[in-house]
Amino acid sequence: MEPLVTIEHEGDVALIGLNRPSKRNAISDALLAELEQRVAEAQGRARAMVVFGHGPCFSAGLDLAEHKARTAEEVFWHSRGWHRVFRGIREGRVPAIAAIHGACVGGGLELAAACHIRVADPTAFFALPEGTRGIFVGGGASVHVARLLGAARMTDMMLTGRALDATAAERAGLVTYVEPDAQAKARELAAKVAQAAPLTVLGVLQALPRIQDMAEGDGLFVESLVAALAQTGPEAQARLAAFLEKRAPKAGG
Ligand code: 1HE
Repeated sequence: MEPLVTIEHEGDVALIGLNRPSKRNAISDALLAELEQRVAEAQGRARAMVVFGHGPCFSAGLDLAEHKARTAEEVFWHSRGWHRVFRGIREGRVPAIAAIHGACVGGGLELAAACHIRVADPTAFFALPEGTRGIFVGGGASVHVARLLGAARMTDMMLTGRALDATAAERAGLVTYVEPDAQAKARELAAKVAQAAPLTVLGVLQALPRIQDMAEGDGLFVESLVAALAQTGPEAQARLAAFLEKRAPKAGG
């Protein structure tokens, strides 16, 4: 049987593909379980990962055919399961880059929001149809999409069904690249990200999001601790020496 989530390894980069194109990569329980396994595999072996959708779009979100059969208690635990799987990406060891084309809606947008960098192509569009379907977000959007877009834009999308195209999403800060070929760009970025020093990655993935939740003084204190950790390691010494000896590229190069 075809896997619901594919994985390929390209050097240090894992390519993770949602593979249910006939249902627009709608996230069923089985797909979510495979995603969790593939992500765990990538965490153990890669230094960056690209998450993309096979077929016409990134993801149509929650599998609505499965959803209609759940009790309130089941929906609660189902939502907690999504949080766990997406936390595995967001708080994992390996930076994740979402390559987005076509629909990226509902739970698909929540998956993209769990990644650390988002690249869209011009066909991409973003929506939270939960509002119009009479349900609510459950895969982390009220925290993480609201943080990316601002609660005001998320409120608008939820209440009116408004979709953002790639340009609007970039303007709103939801994606940071719009490129003709999102997957090619995401792979190029992943190859760069895979070269980042491990302690820098640790600081960006583990400390930065937590610092956003802290009071100013606590955040600055943790920043100093992470700086002390990163700047005293052998990797930093080697990279700083390379710059001073003119062996490293200049900033922005
Ligand atoms: C699906 C799903 C789905 C498509 N669950 N089966 N998400 C939504 O409300 C989005 C619902 N989907 C759509 O609005 C559209 O399908 C798309 C804009 C994403 C794509 O349109 P299109 O014209 O390319 O495809 P289609 O013809 O609408 O769908 C193709 C097939 O995929 C069709 O099945 P078929 O057997 O009739 O061929 C659709 O039924 C099926 N399909 N989307 C199940 N979502 C943790 S809480 C998260 C809460 C949410 O994510 S709510 C948002 C749910």
